[in-house]
Amino acid sequence: MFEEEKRAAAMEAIKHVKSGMKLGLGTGSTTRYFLDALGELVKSGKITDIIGVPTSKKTEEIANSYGIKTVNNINNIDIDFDGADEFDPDGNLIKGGGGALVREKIVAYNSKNVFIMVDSSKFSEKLHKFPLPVEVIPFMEDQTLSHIEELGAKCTFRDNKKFISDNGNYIIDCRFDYTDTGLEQKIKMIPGVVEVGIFHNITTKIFKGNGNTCEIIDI
Ligand code: DER
Repeated sequence: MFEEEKRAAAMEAIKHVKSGMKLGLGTGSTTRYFLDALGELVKSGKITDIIGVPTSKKTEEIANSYGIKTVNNINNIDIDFDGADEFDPDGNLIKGGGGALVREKIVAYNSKNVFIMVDSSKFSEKLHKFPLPVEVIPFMEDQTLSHIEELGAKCTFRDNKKFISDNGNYIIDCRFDYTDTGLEQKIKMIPGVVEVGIFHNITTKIFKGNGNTCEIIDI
């Protein structure tokens, strides 16, 4: 339903890519439009000497299929291109619907610019729609889940523990009434938690699809 908006957002964002850039390559269906467009530009030779840092094995596979060079350890990433599951007016994000939040947050944190591509359904005045993904070590995980619930959430293991992240961990989806950004540190304090899908003070630009056009929101 929102495919046209996802595509419009990706096509606007890709205008910022220049030859020789180091790019963060996000995960998810919106970023897939970006990856396919980038791949065609690289294949055609219009864009050269790109180095990509993929945030998931799936993204790495897609990038490599177009001949985009990928690495997993590099400094000074110029721009990180990724999606989000929900965003608010301050550019705070809920991410992790694709299960890639750990590598997505590391790449975003180490990028000079973070460009987020979304369709219009992802906007909320206050983050509350999308259950907060939390990645946890597969050890005493039921206790870790209970400690998160003590903060006021209803939690479930993604796909009943059948979903395993690229890092070999479980994902817990946590339903809070409102996902206040202050929750990030409270959850991260719990032993066993690897990462929390709140991205606070990281976004620099949001490309929000609007029908077949794109609104650019500077954060
Ligand atoms: O996991 C994530 O944060 C991804 O970016 C993803 O969930 C974004 O959603 P999309 O598939 O609608 O682009």
